[in-house]
Amino acid sequence: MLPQIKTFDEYKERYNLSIEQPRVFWAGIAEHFQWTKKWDTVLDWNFAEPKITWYQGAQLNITENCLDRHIATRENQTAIIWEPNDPKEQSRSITYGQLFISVKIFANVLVANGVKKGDRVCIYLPMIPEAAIAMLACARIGAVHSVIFAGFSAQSISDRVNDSKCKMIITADGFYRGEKKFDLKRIVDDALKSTSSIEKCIVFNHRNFPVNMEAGRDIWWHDEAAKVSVEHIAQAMDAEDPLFILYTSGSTGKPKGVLHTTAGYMVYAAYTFKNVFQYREQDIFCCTADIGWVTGHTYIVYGPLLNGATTIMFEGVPTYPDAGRFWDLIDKHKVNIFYTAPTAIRSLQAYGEEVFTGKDLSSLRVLGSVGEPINEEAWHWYHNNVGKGKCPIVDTWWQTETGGILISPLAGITPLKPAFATLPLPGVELLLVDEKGNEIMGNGVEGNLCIKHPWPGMARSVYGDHERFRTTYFSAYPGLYFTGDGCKRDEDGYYRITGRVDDVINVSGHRIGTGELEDAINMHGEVIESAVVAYPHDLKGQGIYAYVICDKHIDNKEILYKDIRDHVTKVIGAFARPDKIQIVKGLPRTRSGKIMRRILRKIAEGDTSNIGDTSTLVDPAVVEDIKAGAIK
Ligand code: 6R9
Repeated sequence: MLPQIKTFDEYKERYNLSIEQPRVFWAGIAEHFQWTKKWDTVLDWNFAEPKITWYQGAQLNITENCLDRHIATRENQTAIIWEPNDPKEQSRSITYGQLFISVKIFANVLVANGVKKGDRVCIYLPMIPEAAIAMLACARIGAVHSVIFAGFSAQSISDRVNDSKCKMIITADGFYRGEKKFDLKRIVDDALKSTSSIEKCIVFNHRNFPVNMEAGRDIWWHDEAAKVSVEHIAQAMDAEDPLFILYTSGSTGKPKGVLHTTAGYMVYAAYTFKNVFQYREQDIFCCTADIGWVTGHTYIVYGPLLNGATTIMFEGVPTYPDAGRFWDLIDKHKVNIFYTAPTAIRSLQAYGEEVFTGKDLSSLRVLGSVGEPINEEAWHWYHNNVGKGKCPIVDTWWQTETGGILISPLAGITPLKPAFATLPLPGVELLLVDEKGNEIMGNGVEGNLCIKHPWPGMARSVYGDHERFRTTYFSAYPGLYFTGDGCKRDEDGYYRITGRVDDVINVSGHRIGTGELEDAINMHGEVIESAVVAYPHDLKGQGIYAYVICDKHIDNKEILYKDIRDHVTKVIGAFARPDKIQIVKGLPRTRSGKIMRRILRKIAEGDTSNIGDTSTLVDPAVVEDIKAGAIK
């Protein structure tokens, strides 16, 4: 059993050991896994190339650690509880024994359809157990999964498939999220018109929606599963063999394929799950993220299964059929640990307290928050109404690139402070730097958050572009990993993340690069230039404000705005639709797009100095409007 910190003193003692002797510390944790072959070197690294290897020389398969080793003791224990979108539909319970068989079968399906170790496989599925089965089956044969959130558009899929040259895509006919219908297979058909690497498309029949099946390319999950054996021996992987790619937005260019490898990710996912949430045997764990984001990877699939836990996959939304859905779910499945996002909490807050009537939440012991800063008001609401004042809230700060949680209280152990992610986990050496890269010492300070030393779960590269990995994370402050976040350290040495300091907007916990969004908007026929900035949004944390320049007079702005939003939905996905759009008139056409964006951002930030006389540059009404609506 993995070690679990039990007291605050023990946390301090373990933390100190992890910083003074990281190799001793992480070798000790790694002892608790099943290895085909043990490592020769615990850690080898430099942040200049950067090159980071953990457990070099070791061989293992992560699914043996998630499944095979549990079978002797947990064959009949539930591994996954599936809660459907429609509460009238039956939920599903899948035992470790059943999950093990399903993964072995699907691993054989992948092999029978030409997937080999190292091949990339795209997964575009709803929140159904088959999504976890597909991920695990890939890991079992050594294929690299690239999961794409089922809210992304056809173009986003083809961009990602082309970038990592996926050989196969796994999808479903479609699904409902709330009342909204998603025709996944139709979207995939569209995406595959502009890809050339996909040889096979496996379709899981989830809702019996009519679909088009292209002969020679498209095959049904159930047909293939019926043809293969139920036996499968896991492929032994090298510690640093790739496990998955997950695309995420940055401040420049197209989304990048963040690459995670096998052994370090496994050790870190399992250790943080057990310690942050203070997981106990038999706990029912519920994380409401989607498997299309890193939170779903680490804390719905890998972290819980590595610990032999019971994990819930919820297909729906918090407000369907009504705003009591989360609380019904907790009551129905007797959830002990509940992990969600501030956006969801804020949106439910608006419905008042009546939605709790008659719902028994007494099974809850630990609450969690992730994805964006949680404001104090939402923190207290969550603490009082959901946790009834008794459950610690773990405000967990981390990123796609970090693989697992880096800053968080340990539930019930670390003294809490509302809206603070509190303290670093063992192995995580933080520092704050000023613009010049000088370390800011002491407490009661604020700066850019960096990390000094590698931790096992960190990303190793950007798929196909190691130089981009270096420039994005290791070049702003040489020798350090730069997170892109601003952060305060208070008088007690507690950390509070203040938000992104780069051009990334965090909308409901989803990262959207302003450059990427501007490129998408500029592709619209009526738009010649655009600039996107964030503004504070009551529910989403940040909203998207798009300023556009058109080259002709627009009679009906509302029609154009809707059209731009629909266009963004098509290019990126519905979650990236601008909340507000404003046509900007009066900017001289000679200015380049880049300069114009800078001017618009400055005005949006309320800074009209150094851009000349704004009244001659921009319609003064627009300046006022921008100032009123937007922030940094
Ligand atoms: C796990 C995840 C990462 C960005 C990160 C930061 C923000 C995440 C947070 C938080 C404040 C927290 N973020 N957790 N900000 N408090 N507890 O969300 O990964 O989608 O890559 O986003 O999200 O800005 O840099 P990802």
